[in-house]
This record gives sequence, structure tokens and C-alpha cells, in this order.
Amino acid sequence: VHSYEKYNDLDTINAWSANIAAQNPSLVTRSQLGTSYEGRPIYLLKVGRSGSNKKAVFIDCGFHAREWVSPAFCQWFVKESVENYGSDAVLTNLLNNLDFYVLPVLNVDGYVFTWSSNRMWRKTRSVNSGSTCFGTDPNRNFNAGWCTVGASSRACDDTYCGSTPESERETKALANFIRSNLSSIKGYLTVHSYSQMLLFPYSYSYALARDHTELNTVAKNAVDQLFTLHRTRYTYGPGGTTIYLAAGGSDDWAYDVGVKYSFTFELRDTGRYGFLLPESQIKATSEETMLAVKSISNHILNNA
Ligand code: 0X9
Ligand code: ZN
Ligand code: ZN
Repeated sequence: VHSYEKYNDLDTINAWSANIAAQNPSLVTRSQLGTSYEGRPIYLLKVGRSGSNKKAVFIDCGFHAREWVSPAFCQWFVKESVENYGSDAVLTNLLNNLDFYVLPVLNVDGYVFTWSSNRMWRKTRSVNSGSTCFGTDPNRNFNAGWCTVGASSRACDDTYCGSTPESERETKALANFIRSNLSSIKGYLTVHSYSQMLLFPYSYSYALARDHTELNTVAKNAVDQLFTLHRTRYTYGPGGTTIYLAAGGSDDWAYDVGVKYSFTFELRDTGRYGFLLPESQIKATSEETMLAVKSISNHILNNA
């Protein structure tokens, strides 16, 4: 049975997404982004009041299979949207004027594998030719300095970049969707865990992004908002200097194809529980993250 304050398995998340769309047809519609390597559907929710020529913000969760609080946040975002539309003035304004594409779990095969076999699995579950090891790191598989730094060309490594950029069905589906909707998508938020950081380009080099000053201000305001709820401290900055150099990430790719407001969230915590964040922290983590997402989205609405 589905709960917003528990980690839900993929079947439960898929049943939830069908249900929340069916129950809120004027605010939520579900479509299929693509199909995973093992043949599972990858679902996408579009959240917002219908309107013409709306700008959009794309939010994905569940790139890395073991980062369970990430899909939990995407579910929370949709819950807050349907429960608080019409009462929360800021959220209502955002939903009236922006569309949010919410992808609850990108790496569906990996997520299932963390429930069935190996809780610490990170990558996809594709077969690698010439190797007995499975999977590619989806966040090293995008065409942004692909496999030049902070990524491995060995199939057995956790940061394997894949045989080519977009070699994975999951990353190809995401990239195709963003390419097809570039005229509307103004923001790209990709949700990971852990380390309490808000990152923006670049991570494939130390070069400063063309929009560095603006992105830095947007990030600072977002983490300041996040802090107000439970005094959770986030660091922020370009990925390369704030966490590490690592090429092939979706944030750098989205930025370089023209999505200016591109950010990676690394949610709670800073290592006490790490990927095994207790369910008791889902609510607090999600509620504080909502404040940051609303802050960034307001900036996009007013500036993009
Ligand atoms: O290494 C990653 O992919 C992310 N950290 S995680 O612990 N969730 O794996 C950070 C991604 C930052 N952005 C890029 N490297 N492009
Ligand atoms: Zn709430
Ligand atoms: Zn991650």
C-alpha cells in the first residue's frame, strides 16, 4: 500500500501515479516517457493547470537506484501540488503559470534491483558486451564531456559511462523528451542523494558557466529558503568545485543544449545514514526541498 512517508516499490509507485492522475485530471496527466532495458514502462507526470504556451520545469528522480529518498521526493512534490493547489498561493501561482514534468523513477530496472537483490545498486541493468558486469551509470551517459573525467570506461565500475553517449534506453528517452520540448522547458532539476548540496554547471570542467552569477544567486536563495524550515544546511556551487569533476551528467548536458536553469539536488543526509536514509526523514526532507524547488521555480517564472 502506498505511503508518502515510506519508501514505495516500483509497482506501488506506478499504481500511485496512475491513480493520482485519474483522481486529478485537471492538474495531473500521466504519459510514458519510454521503456527501460528490461522492458518496464518509464512514466512521466505533467503537473499544472492547463493553459497555452506555458513554460515548463522538468524534475526527475531515481537516476541512481539506491538513492531512495529521491523518488520519495518526486511523489511528495505531486502530492503537495494536488493537495495545496488553491490554498497555497505561491504553489497555485506556479501551477497556473508553469507546467512541471515530474519523472518519479528514471532508472526503473535499477530501482527494482535495489528492492529485490542489492540495496546498494547504482547503475542501470543493461548487459555489457564483453563483460559479465551489468549496467551503466546514467549520470555519466550524457553527451557533455562524455567519459573525459570522473567517469570510468570499465563496465564493472559504478561510474561506467557506457559504450556511447545515450547508450542506455533510459537516458536516450530522457534526452529525446527534453530535445523535443526545448522551446518550453526552462528549468531542469535532477534529484539525487546524498550530501545536502545544490549544484549547477559545470561538473565536466572547472570552467564557469556563462550564467554563473545568476545560477549562483538562484542557488543561494534556494538553499536559504530550504534552511528556514528545519535549519538543514546545504552547500551550493558549480559541481566541479563543490562535489567533484564528473563528466556525462544530465545537468551539464541540459544546460549546454539550452536549459539555463539546470540544477542537481543532493538531498539528505551528509553521511550518517547516507543512501539508507530512514523513512522517518522523508517528510522533513521533502518539505524543506519543496521550499527550494518553489524558490527556483519562481525565479524561472519571473525571469525565463
Ligand atoms: O556523481 C553523481 O552523479 C552525483 N552524485 S551522486 O552521489 N548522487 O552520484 C553528482 C552529479 C553532479 N553533476 C554532474 N556530475 N554532472
Ligand atoms: Zn506539505
Ligand atoms: Zn545520484
